[in-house]
Order: sequence, then C-alpha cells, then structure tokens
Amino acid sequence: MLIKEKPELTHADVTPKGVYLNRRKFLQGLGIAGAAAVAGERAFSAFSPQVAYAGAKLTTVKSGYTVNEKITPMNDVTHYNNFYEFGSDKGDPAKNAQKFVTTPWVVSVEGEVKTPRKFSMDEILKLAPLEERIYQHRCVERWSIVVAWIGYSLNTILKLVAPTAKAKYVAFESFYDPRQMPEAKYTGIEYPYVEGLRLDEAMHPLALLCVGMYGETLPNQDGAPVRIVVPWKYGYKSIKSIVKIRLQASEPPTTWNRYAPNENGFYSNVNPNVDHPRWSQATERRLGEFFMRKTLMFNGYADQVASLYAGMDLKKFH
Ligand SMILES: Nc1nc2c(c(=O)[nH]1)N[C@H]1C(S)=C(S)[C@@H](COP(=O)(O)O)O[C@H]1N2
Ligand SMILES: [Mo]
Repeated sequence: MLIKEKPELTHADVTPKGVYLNRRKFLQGLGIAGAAAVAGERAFSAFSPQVAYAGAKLTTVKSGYTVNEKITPMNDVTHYNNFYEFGSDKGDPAKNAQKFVTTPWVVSVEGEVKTPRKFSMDEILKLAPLEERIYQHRCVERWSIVVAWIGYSLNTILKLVAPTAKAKYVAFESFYDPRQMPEAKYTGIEYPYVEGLRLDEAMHPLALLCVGMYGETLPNQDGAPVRIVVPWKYGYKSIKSIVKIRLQASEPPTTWNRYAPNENGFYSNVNPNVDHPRWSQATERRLGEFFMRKTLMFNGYADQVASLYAGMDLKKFH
C-alpha cells in the first residue's frame, strides 16, 4: 500500500470545494461537460497514482452519468447513514466507524471467471480514471440524497476477470470483524452483509464501483474503502466495504431478503407503484428538505435501465 505517499495535487487542492462545485454546475449549464472531461483525462495520467488512505484527495474526470440535481451537503450524507455493522441508529456509523481499519485492503474477485484475482486497494484506485458521478440515492425507508460519488463502472473489474458462460449473477460480501464492529450483534441481521445483482445489472455502466465522495476517499461510515452504488435500486443494494465479488450461476442470498423475504425482494428496484408491505413508496424526503417529493420509477433512471426488466412482472419480482 502506498499509505506513506502524499496525495498528488488535484482540483480540490487548487480550488476550494464550494467554488469548484459551483464552477462545475456552471460548466454543466453551458453544456461543456465534455471539455472538462477531456481536461480531467489528462489530469488523471499526470497525477496518478491515486493513494489509498482515509481523507486522501482523489483526482477525477467528469462523467456522462451525472444528474443535474442539487447536491446534498457532505455533512448530511456522512451523518445520516445505514451501516448496521456499526449500529442501527442513523447517527451510529459516524460515531462508531471512526477507528475502522481499512488498510491494507484486498478485494477478491472469484467464482465463474477465467482469471480470478485479488486486487489491493491501490490497484483498484488505478484500474481506470476515477469519475465524479452525481447520483440520486434512495433508501427503502423513504429518505434520499444526491451524492458526488467517485469511482468507475463495476463492469471494468468484471470484464478484467472475464466471466465464464456459466456466470449469471454477481454476489458481494462486506468485511466483517466483530472486534471492530461490536455493535453489529445487537442489530438483528446476519453478518457478513451480503448482496447480489444479476450479471446484466452488474454490467450496466451506471452500476458503480465506488472509492470516494466529494473529492476524497470514502469516509468509513459511507463504506470505506470501496463499495457498490446501484442508483436505480433501494439503498440496501449498495453494499459497503466489500471484500469479495463472486460470479456464479445461481441467485445469491441477500441480507435484507433473508431478514424479511416478504418485504425485500432480490431486485429491489425503486418503484413508486409497488408499496412496501408497511408503507407507500410513492414519495420520499430529500435530506435537508421539508416537503416530500414524488419518487420516480427506477429512481429517475428508467430511460437507462428499464430495458433490463422488459417483460418482467415488477410486482412479483420486487
Ligand atoms: N455492509 C453494509 N452495507 C450497507 C448497509 C449496511 O448496513 N451494511 N446498509 C445499506 C442501506 S440500507 C443503505 S440505505 C445504504 C446507505 O448508504 P449511505 O450511508 O452511504 O447513504 O447502504 C447500504 N449498504
Ligand atoms: Mo436503506
């Protein structure tokens, strides 16, 4: 691990964060995101390697997969979390994950692949240019956020290991250490936390392998050092602090489906027309806002992902 190396100069060093965000909004308004992306590509090669430690600045390129929505302040996003390994109250992860040790970190990519491989965090940071992607993210509990994530499409790493013809699903597993996560045993769910996607969902370019947010590596409570973000699905599909990615023929078990199979299906696509057994999913509250807003089909990503589910009964396969 390059933990002793100082982070290289990035946009965040030369521009105060607030100014940078405003400037980017301005560029977006002018529709010249492409120009910024080109400048970013150059910056990536000039400034790599990226460095794996908490709070390190990351150099990013602009992304085509960004929504034009008001970004939720970082302080809200990092102090209202679900990360049950560190406790079940929304404020617990920010308090209890501070000493979580995330170096060294290795992710094993295995199963139905031609070249199974273990990736160090520094390798993951350098596999592809890191994109800043502004995504909507909605929890099944009806709160939502807009986050400036950092990462690249999950399909980058999946293609690298070359799935076999038998691979139909991707199973994910979080790190679990009861000594570092003493609150976990009181939360009622099984550990390690596990999740899964169908292979075509995992290959969709919107599915993000996420290593940072707001210009920096991930805070511990948000899933350091590497997590998945699937923006068209309920938040629990976006599994944090992953150590294993396994390609397989069968549908993998998922933590919240195991806990309450009638409430949480495997697919868990955001769908305002399919109520949770105990509440409506038609509306949501953006953190920091007072009024509820309408929840959008596939969380607003219907144009991009609806074709993945053509012909499926989305009530049955909820
Ligand atoms: N390992 C792990 N991943 C997890 C969870 C968890 O408890 N453990 N909670 C999930 C849920 S329910 C949500 S809504 C999102 C929250 O992500 P955020 O805290 O970055 O907003 O993380 C998901 N990933
Ligand atoms: Mo959630």
